[in-house]
Amino acid sequence: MHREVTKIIKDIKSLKIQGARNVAKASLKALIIVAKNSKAKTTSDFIREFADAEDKLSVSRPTEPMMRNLLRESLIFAEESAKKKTLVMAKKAIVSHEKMLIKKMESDAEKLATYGAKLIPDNALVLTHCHSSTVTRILITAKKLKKKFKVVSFETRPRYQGRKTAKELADSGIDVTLAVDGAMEMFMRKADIVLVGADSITSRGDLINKIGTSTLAHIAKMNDVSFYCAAELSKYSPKTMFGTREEIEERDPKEVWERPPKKVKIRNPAFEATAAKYINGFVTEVGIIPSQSFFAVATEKLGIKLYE
Ligand code: RUB
Repeated sequence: MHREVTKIIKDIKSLKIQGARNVAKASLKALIIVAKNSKAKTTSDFIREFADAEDKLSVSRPTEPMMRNLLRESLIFAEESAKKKTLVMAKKAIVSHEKMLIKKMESDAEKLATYGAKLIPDNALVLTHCHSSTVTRILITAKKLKKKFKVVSFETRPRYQGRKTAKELADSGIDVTLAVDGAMEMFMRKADIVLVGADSITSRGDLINKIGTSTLAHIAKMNDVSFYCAAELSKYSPKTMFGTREEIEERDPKEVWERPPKKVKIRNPAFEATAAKYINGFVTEVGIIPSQSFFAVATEKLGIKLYE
């Protein structure tokens, strides 16, 4: 495998590249590297190499359907191109296809940010968790629209992605405070809206996002605060259509405590499910939709056939 592809996989696993969109985008870039640098002499050898990279990227983080969906679409396109074209032409077509997918991700994110910015009430206190590039883009767009609001970003143990959110927002001139995860309830009492990202959305409209998200949603409900999730439709997880649960990534316990005493057990689940009933709506590239509609809109827009 090309060393740059190996590096991308390593960076995804280590969270140097984190967040569902960034992970998906990096995996598409990896496929471009494969197509541009392959030394395969025949289309079948090339497809084998491409499929191998697709396979290794797909499992680099287990809870990432956006990456899986886009990689699968790319492999299908590559296989079709290889059937119809010469090796040189197929590789060219694949590179253009991957670039088109990256461009579409960008334009979808832009549309989504415009819808999301409308949700932020003037003079609001917004709570967020972890680092979601989709959420930060919404907040930066709202700021550009001259909305006045403050943000509290929870630090998100054990990897502190909340710090990344806080820095990004502060760099964009947004009034932001970083707080420990345990302070969620305290800040909720004064909050107007909670906005989080998503790694995966199931057929029931449940949201899989960073551990701590469900606690935030429950506290929001208790305090009558709106809870929204910002996610492109491609975060829908098709395997949940047949009742398969989205796998929850369990990370290295050392992230929690590097040298714990011998008898202390450590658990480090990276994500958790938040039930659809706690979610006021999903902010998507086609507008703001209730959690119960996400399945219908996503399967229609993504052209996912039911019962297949
Ligand atoms: C990141 C996380 C983010 C979603 C959405 O977890 O839970 O909320 O991935 O991000 P990790 P985005 O840091 O473990 O990857 O909106 O950028 O897709």
